[in-house]
Amino acid sequence: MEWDVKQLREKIQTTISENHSDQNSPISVPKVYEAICQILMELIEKDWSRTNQKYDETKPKQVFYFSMEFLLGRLLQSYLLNYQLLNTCNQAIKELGFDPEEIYYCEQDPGLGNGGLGRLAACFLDSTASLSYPGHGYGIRFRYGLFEQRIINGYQTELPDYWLKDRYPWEIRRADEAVTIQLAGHCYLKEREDGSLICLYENQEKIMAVPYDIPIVGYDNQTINTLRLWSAEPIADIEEQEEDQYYHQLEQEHSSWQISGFLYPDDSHYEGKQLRLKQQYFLVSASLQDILRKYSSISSATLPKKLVIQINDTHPSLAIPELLRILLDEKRLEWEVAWEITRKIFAYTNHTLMSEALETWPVDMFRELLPRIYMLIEEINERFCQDIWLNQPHLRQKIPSLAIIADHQIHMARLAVVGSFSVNGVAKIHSEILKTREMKDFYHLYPKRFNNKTNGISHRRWLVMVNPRLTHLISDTIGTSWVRHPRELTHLLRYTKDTFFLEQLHSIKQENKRKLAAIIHQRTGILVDDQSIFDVQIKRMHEYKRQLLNVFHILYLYNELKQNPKLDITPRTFIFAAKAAPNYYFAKEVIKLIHTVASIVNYDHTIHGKLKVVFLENYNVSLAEKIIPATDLSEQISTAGKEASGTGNMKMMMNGALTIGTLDGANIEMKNVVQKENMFIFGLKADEVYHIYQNNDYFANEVYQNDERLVRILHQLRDGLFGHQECKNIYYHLLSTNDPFFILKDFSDYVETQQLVDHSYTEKQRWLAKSLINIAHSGKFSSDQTIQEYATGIWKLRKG
Ligand code: 26W
Repeated sequence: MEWDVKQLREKIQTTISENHSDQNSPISVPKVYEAICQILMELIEKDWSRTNQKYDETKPKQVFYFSMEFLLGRLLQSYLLNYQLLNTCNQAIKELGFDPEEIYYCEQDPGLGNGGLGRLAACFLDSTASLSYPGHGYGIRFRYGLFEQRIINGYQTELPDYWLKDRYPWEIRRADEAVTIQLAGHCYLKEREDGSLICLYENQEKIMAVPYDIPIVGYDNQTINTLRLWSAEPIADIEEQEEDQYYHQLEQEHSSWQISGFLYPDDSHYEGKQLRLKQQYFLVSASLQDILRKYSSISSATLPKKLVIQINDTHPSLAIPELLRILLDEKRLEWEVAWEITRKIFAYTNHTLMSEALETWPVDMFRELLPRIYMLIEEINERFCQDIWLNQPHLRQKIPSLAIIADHQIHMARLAVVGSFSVNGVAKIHSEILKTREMKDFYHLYPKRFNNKTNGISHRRWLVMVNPRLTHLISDTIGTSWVRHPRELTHLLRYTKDTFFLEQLHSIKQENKRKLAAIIHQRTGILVDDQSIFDVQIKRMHEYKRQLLNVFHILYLYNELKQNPKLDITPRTFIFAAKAAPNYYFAKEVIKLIHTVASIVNYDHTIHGKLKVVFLENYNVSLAEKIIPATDLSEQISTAGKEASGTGNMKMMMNGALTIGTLDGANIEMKNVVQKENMFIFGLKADEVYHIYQNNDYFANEVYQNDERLVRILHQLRDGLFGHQECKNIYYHLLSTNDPFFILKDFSDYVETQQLVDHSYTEKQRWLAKSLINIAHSGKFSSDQTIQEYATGIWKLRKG
């Protein structure tokens, strides 16, 4: 956009005076924010309709990304960046006498996701638009996003996240494009005159799905794609209701609003709640109606040439039987034809290896809510099992573990594999484990369907936007073309011995650390030393992610220091941020434990401030943006074989952090590019973990009894850590479950590797060179790369 600072500043000023008739009232932060949003939205709307018009005219093949979660983060700054207006706008805001950050923070951060899966969806939209691909997201406009976390006395409490309390400036309600969703009731098949069957429904619950569109602005390419989020509303009933219908009507209204009421706060854990099933059906039914309306002029048979639907985990996998239903019941196609079309349209991404996260629905609940969809799944299942019986006799005895309906449950991952043409994992190891273990038999049935697409992150948001000084240093050094082609970051490898460059890298990190230290002080009252190692673990709280291992390391260091206050260790600040699912009791206890340890360590003067422990509450995208640029050490310490990919690992690497991690998820691919001497790898490997599970030969008790450091820590917990009785549970839980995530087993290796970190950090030049090598190779993990691979490997899209 061709605005200079002066022009933009004047535009902001005139917009404010047009908006506020009272010329005497002073210009304020909210007024400036409102004006900038308005100016930008006007700009966007023009390009948006141009993009849509182009798609209408040229009719390219398009991708639709179905996801229950889109964790967008604040959008204003990233819109400005993609319009190449960020610096201009910052300057204009300053000239008006304000701090840009204050203005940008007026925006609510919509928390419409739990964690990695939701944030990935947001990065994918950014990259799809930035690469000029025709692709759009479909999701739900939850009125309440992921809960707001408050820590009270060390315990997590949850508050509702009503992110819509002020007008959200980036959405446009399109009431004229609302569709009707039908649920429950009864259905039966009736024969028509021509002998074909028709499905008739009675007493169905009807809900209106109203779309709200959010523009997805591509980077400097005039491409604006769409994220369409559905809001559930009661159907406006014009006819007067009979009095006895009144309460029924109220009840229906209430249940309609509920559907897009709140996002389930579960991550990597499945709960078979009826409302969630309703949400899933609501999303796919509305989105498919919308898509088919757009493609109403082409024949059903050509649909797979014109569109592809990527389903983000199994949550939107009901789209498969729903599309089949439409093709059969409404378009009146034959089963074989309808099934063939359906299968050519869907591609499924798996995001988890945690068996407790795999969705299965109880048949009874499912049939009551979605009677027709149930019939169709039965038929899909019948045909699938029959096919195995007839054509794959060697797999006959495997049918119970392959069948879509088994043990009175509907297995959604199996439905997703059977009903799609592509199944992908999100990192090499993850995709391998799917093929060789979790979905082994399916892989034998459909070897060509399985593929890998390693995750990525938007380098525009996670480097250019959040770390402007590093961005300048890079651009001053290798030019700016890396912003479009992030692989060119490898040109930085020439500077690993350039002390002047490394000094600047250091000074940027220090400044980011000072800024974070100020935030920490402001929010928690804790003073941290910006010369200390900022050791960071930020992610959902989960046993497999092993925040507890990190805590054990802190307790170990503390015990050492207590024994020998003169011990020469590099000062460290341990920074945590994590939300626990509200009903995940153990995860909440670990949050409490971190606070307990902090309360002991931070105020013990005998250790001379060498250790500090900080827990920042309410982890979300905006907080991540503050922590990541200030991180020295990135903790990626999941039990090997459990973390599908991880994406926080990539964000921190891109900002120059070194990683301490297990050979899990994308850590492995990070190690392959940076080489092992530029990372700190420790712990069991995935095949060792599987081996132990198989042989049942792990005895947690033995491991800890033989390690006096662990004896000490565990007994401290057992005895109620320095008077904190609530810590006892952690001791009992860990030992009574035989430490299923191998915290005790990996402890020793972890501590030794942390000693290496400690030493490396003191060798400043070498540390900085390693940091630079990490940044230089991080382009491989740009979501531009990932989307390029989806577009050519799965979607078969051409750039618009
Ligand atoms: C139904 C309950 C539920 C909700 C969310 C089950 C499972 C999930 C997600 C699949 C959990 C998730 O976010 N998985 C993460 O996906 C990221 C993006 O691919 C990966 O980087 C993480 O490793 C993976 O844990």
